[in-house]
Amino acid sequence: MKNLGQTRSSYQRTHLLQTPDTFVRAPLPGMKAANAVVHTGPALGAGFTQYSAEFESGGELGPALGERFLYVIEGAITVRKGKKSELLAAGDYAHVPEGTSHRVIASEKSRAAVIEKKYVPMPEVDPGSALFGRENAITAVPLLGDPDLEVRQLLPEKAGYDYAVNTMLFRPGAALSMVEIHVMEHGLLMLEGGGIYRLDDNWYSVTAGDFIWMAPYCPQWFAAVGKRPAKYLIYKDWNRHPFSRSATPTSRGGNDTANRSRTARS
Ligand code: UGY
Ligand code: MN
Repeated sequence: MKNLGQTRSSYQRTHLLQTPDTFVRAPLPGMKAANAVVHTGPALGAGFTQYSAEFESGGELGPALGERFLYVIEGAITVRKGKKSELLAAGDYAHVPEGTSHRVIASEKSRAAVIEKKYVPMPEVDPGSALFGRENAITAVPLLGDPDLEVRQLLPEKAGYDYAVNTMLFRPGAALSMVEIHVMEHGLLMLEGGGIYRLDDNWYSVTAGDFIWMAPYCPQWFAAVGKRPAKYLIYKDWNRHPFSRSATPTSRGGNDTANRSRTARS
């Protein structure tokens, strides 16, 4: 028996802290030689789905429900789209627009963060095209002028992309300069180091491997603790008017009450 019923994980109305000791693995439809740890999705009231995909060599994802973002944490993963294929290593990422036929195949034992959501169309705006990138190639921008807090924005800030995924690196002792409260929700995966995360009226110790979901308006603040930097990958809905609430993968696309979650934004 491990931990005698104790865990740092915590499930609250406005947030979830999910630590690796509580992860449950199961394949999603279409996955081959791979498992998913589903961190958040419509079941939590989220407007997006985020899971960790753990692949054996040759393992493969199933089809995406909506647009898909993939960030490789370890290993080597190929994204095949038509005749083109792109090999992604740790720190590389891809955006695949909704409805784009593609395959995601690991060429060795690998792990990736996967985000999927229904694209929220906007009049006169074409959906952003497929994109492959390398986190290292993105210029870091200091958050609100703090040189100890580096933000790398992985997707272009164009209206065709209705979400943002950034990495945020906090040097030891660096902290968000304010408690944020905002309409966007977050999916956050701790990649390195650790610290203290304030979520709503709770303060949690967090470390690499932890996942956090924050509902819209969840008060949030982080400070890095320890002698090495803390880094996380963070998703937020972006570039859309608050009225255009994204449909969840399980919804039928409407704003009907049955599909309205307790954390709905509209
Ligand atoms: O982009 C953000 O909202 C980010 N600063 N939030 C966070 O780190 N919790
Ligand atoms: Mn935030």
